[in-house]
Amino acid sequence: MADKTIKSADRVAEEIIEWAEGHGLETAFDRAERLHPCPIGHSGACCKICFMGPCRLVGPDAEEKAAGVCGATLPVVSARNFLRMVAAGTAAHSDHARDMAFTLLEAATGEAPDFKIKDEVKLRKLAGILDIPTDGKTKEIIAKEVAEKIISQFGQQKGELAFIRRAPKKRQEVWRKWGLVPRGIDREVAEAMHRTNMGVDQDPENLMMAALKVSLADGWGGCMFSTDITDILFGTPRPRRSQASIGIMKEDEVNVVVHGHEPTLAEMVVEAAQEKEMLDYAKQKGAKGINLVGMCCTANEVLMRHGIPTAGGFLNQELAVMTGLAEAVMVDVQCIMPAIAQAAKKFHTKIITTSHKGKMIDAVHVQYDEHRAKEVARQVLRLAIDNFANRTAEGSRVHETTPVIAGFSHEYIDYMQGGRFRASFRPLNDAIMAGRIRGVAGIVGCNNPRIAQDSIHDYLAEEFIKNDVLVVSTGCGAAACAKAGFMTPETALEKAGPGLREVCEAIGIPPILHLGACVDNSRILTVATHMVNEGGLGDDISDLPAVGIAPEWMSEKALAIGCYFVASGMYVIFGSESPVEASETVKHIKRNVWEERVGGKLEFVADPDEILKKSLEHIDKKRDALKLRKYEPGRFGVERKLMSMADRRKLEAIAKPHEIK
Ligand code: NFS
Repeated sequence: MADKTIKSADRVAEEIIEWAEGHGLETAFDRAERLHPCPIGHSGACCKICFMGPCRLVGPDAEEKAAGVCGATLPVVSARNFLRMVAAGTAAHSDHARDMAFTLLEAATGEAPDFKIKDEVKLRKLAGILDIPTDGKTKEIIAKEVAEKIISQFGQQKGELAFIRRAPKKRQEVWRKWGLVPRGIDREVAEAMHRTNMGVDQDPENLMMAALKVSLADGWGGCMFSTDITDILFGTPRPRRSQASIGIMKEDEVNVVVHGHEPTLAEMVVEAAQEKEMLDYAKQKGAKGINLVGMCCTANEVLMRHGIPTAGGFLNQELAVMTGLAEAVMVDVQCIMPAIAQAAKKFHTKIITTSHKGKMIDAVHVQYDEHRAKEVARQVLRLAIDNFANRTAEGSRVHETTPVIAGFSHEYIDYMQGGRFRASFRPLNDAIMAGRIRGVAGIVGCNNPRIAQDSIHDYLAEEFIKNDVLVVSTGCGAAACAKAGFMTPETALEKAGPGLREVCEAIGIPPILHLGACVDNSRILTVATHMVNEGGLGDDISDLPAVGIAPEWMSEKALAIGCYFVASGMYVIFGSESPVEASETVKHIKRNVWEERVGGKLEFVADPDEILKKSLEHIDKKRDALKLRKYEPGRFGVERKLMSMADRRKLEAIAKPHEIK
């Protein structure tokens, strides 16, 4: 599988890493080699929640015998650490969602005049889910009421989070039975922080169930709110062709990298970069134009909606600076390495922070303000354009790119299976039932420099499609597949198994679907729910022949996502080591107790072949339980005929993008 001698499976990235090594420049890959993780903290056996410690719970029979100064045992410490990580991940996604909700509110009231409501159909649908009457109301009034309702969900103290009712009925019952229904997002995060404070929750099982509860506030709260509001404001994605790779930087244009997570300012930059005044200014400064390049999840947002090329995921940020071609890297929040400001000192690149929540030494700060968003975007672009003249010959110049098709919102997945009037999940369910598609795998999450970048993402994606498993992808996992060239319909012809290939050809889609940013993992929850509601694949998400995998994870946000998939009934596998490896009790809870109670479980598996084997076994086990036709490559049962490409084109001709359900 992965070549252990390389640092990245992304060929362009590997070339820049080698160039950096040759020029005495350090990257995260070098620091990961130099800094060995502390084995005690790494395995969840270090408690530093009070100042009697930190206590290290190690030694023979640590599980039973080790205790901190207060008497906390290894399972308690380990479960407490885990819950804190999930709460932090939930807080990050949800705070992003809160900003989106305030932008929607101010767009509706006219206080943020640069933002408009682009998808009114989705807005009205959301109002329906939130029990907000829409008859006779303008879209602005509906948007205001929707935004206010969503904002209230953060601080809601009692009752149930509104979107819980979007899950299959049986799933909701499971959550109610185990007391897992979140009340309000902030309440669950605050309670998790309280419970993990010194001397509060000392029961590992109770702590781990709390991790599921807070994660549900993320998946069916923060992430889902964020996805829906972003679609309403900036349009629900539909497939777009673009390019992926750091090689997308242009020699003769002003290169502006938009990096981070919240898409609001990036959207404004996309609009401002097309203004004549900006383009003239760039020309006046000697550039042929302005080249916008995405990075991390901001990249996924602007790729899905505007076809802006992606320079890749998390580990490509320093490398983008090292091309010597980036006039500016604009950042906001999350997954932004402080190292980029240090790398930028050796080049002409300006690192521009834009959020009061995320400042950085040695960066330029331009404060984002939604009330004058477009003007802030122009200010960022002007800084970048002014910097064009400072470009030197320094840098690793590689110009190889890969084509990608991204933009598979759950609405589009619905639509692509039958057009505007017959949109449904029936064809997908039928293909699974007939054994054409063996199952579905979500390959999501980060890169981690302790693993050759993209290597496991790429390996698993390729193996799954070869085995007729449809892959859905988000976050840096999606960037990995995009850079590897797996996200075009041609991939289906070349690499997919015969059944999956037939389905992809019939619909005209790649066998690996780019569903967006990490918050868009909520789209996977929605897709799974649609599949259940369509019928034939059981009556709960836990019945689906599906797995979720984060093979190169590093962020607390990834753990929150993993937990909300588990709580929603999925088998979830994370690569590399477990952050609770030290405690057998905690490992037992997340594998066995969770599975008994919610039907999903979480495992950490370092070996990619083992991940693949376990995933396929799980998919086949679920197929058996559903009494579906046994999967055999190349042998399918009878199913409904899918639409041909010609049929679908006819439908697309009459369905405008904003009309897609
Ligand atoms: Ni997700 Fe996006 Fe990437 Fe990991 Fe970071 S960019 S929110 S956390 S590293 S996938």
